Amino acid sequence: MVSIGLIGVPLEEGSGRRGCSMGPTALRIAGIDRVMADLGFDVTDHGDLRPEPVEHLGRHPGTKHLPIVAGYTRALEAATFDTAEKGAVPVILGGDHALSMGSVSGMARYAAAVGRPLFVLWLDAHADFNTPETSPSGNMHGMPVAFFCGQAEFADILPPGRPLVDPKRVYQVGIRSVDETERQEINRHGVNVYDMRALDEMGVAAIVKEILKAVEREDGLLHVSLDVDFLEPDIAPGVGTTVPGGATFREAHLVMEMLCDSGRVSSLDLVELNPFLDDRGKSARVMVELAASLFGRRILDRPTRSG
Ligand code: 4U7
Ligand code: MN
Ligand code: MN
Ligand code: MN
Repeated sequence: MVSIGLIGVPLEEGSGRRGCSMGPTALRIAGIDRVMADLGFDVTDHGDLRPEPVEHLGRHPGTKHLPIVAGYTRALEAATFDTAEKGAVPVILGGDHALSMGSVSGMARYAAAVGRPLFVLWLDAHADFNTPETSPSGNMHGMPVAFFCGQAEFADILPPGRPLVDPKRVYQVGIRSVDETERQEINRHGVNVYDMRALDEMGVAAIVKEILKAVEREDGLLHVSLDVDFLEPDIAPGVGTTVPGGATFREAHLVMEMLCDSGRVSSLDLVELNPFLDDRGKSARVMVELAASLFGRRILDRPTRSG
């Protein structure tokens, strides 16, 4: 039986407003563990991380709450690596998106240990490729991709020589709000970006097929990071950074269903849920439904794998 390890990360200090600390609880109330168990997984809930802040990291004037984010990054890097090494699929219950500094770094260490390349699918309205130098806000939930690709100047959070993710193995889908310096940096580093226009023109199925082909070509592991604001705000209002024109309910489900069929997904972040801003649990429920599709819930049995 395949195992899933749930890791709660009540981090909100990366986001510039309060509320994401309630995300893990809201996802549990919406039934994240029950849904996975009903799909036949052996689910272990590891509870919530509560790390101490890391002081003495040197000065990083462009960041807010660096000691707290650093504490979570170290703790989650270790928890994600340990979970994967024990043969379970880590599912991270966020928490704001700064937590992906830890989860993706943990999976990068795991991928290096098993000798396979790590790919990242970033489902988000934003590119999250700011650094302390470029960030217009200082909020660290806008920096995780730059961090795990090794670009950011706050790299001393994790030991030197840590495994990084090659930006050319990062695939961003749903993007519709990019800062000017981010635009330059993602181009310069060769991040693969499918913005909303690409999604409209190509359709989401063609995009996911291209991405999965790249992962399969290198026999890679695939970490999926799902930011609530990937979705159209009408269906998921419970997030601090809504941007109109997001993925629809069916587009998001199709992504998850195709990922499930591929059998490539090694780990998942469910991030940025802010229950304080939500409409009667609507966004928490949609995140759980999407996770269910990713782990095998389907409308009907299908005769063949989609290819
Ligand atoms: B999220 C922003 F300036 N780019 O850096 C920033 F627009 O995790 C937003 O994707 C970041 O929600 C959004 O502060 C981070 C801003
Ligand atoms: Mn994000
Ligand atoms: Mn976002
Ligand atoms: Mn956000």
